[in-house]
Amino acid sequence: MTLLLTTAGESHGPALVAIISGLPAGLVLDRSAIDADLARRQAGYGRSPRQRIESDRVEVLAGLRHGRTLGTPLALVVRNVDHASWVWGMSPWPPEGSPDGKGTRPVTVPRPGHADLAGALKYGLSDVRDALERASARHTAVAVAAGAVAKALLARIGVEVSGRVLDEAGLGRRVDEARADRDTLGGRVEVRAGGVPPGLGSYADKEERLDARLAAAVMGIQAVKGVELGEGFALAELRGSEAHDEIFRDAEGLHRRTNRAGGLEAGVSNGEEMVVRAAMKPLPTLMRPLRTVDLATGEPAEALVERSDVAAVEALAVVAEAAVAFELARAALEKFGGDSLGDFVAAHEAYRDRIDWRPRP
Ligand code: EPS
Repeated sequence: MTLLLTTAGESHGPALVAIISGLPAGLVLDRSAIDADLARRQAGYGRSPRQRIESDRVEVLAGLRHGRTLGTPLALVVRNVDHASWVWGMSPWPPEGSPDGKGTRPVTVPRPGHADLAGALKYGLSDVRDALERASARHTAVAVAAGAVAKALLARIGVEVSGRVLDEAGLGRRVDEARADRDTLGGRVEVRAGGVPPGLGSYADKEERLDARLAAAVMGIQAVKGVELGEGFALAELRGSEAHDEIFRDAEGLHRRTNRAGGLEAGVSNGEEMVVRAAMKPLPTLMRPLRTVDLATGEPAEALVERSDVAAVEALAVVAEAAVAFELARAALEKFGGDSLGDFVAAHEAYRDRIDWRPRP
């Protein structure tokens, strides 16, 4: 069975929901580890005042008993505390009583760089809020909860995934300067996965190529405009003799001394550390708004100004980590199978015993 993630939830709606299907039975989950990742995603310099309202915590509605997965769909919920201010504006049913709180007036001034205009045109919307609520990066919260579940599974076969911000020096100062100018920032992050065995993914079809799947998983995160694997774009500048990771063997097995490929050759993991980098564009909600057109009048206007983040690159590091972890867990379950955790772990061990490969110390 394939590991699948389905999410639902609007930024200011009642809650965010994730259903993970295809998990083996018997995986022990630690609630505090999931909540710790949710807290990491909320931290970071330059986040919106929204983060002082929310204190994200995971609730489990199904698929878990006494802390162990049942092998049935796992249903996760993260509530939006801020929904209390949007009860009328984001009511799932036709709201009762007179308009009250936030989100009561239609948004007609799309922000360049956000989903607003494309969403309004695509779905024929007169209120851009119907697009922006789901397009918001708020629902990455529940994707991070799903990533924490994936990391728990990967840990059982010795795989560890971690994300960090690149070019972190001076980030605080750059955020302060951007905020003072009522502007926003992007940035770059890197996710590394250690302990990945060779042989995850396949070169057979592009749907199975792990490099393509990781790139799609990370590109699918809000505001990401570029993804690179290993030395990525820099490899284009090198000769073949400088670019590839030569193969050696000693008494303990086959190994490499370099890792320019970032742990992936031909869409298959090669046993080296996996390296995935992503570039995030500057966030599109500006306190000094860009030019746009009012969709209600057709006249020039200023784009929507709404409470927002100045930068969220530190959050992206956690979200990208979750995305990579989920895709690696999916690839590991394809390779090792097993509807119970013991079968999955045993299949991994048998494979490791079979192959002539020395993991890098
Ligand atoms: C977002 C706009 C902001 C961000 C939000 C993403 O929301 P708000 O307008 O409610 O302050 O804070 O991200 C989150 C709420 C979050 O938890 O990450 C957007 O437009 O994408």
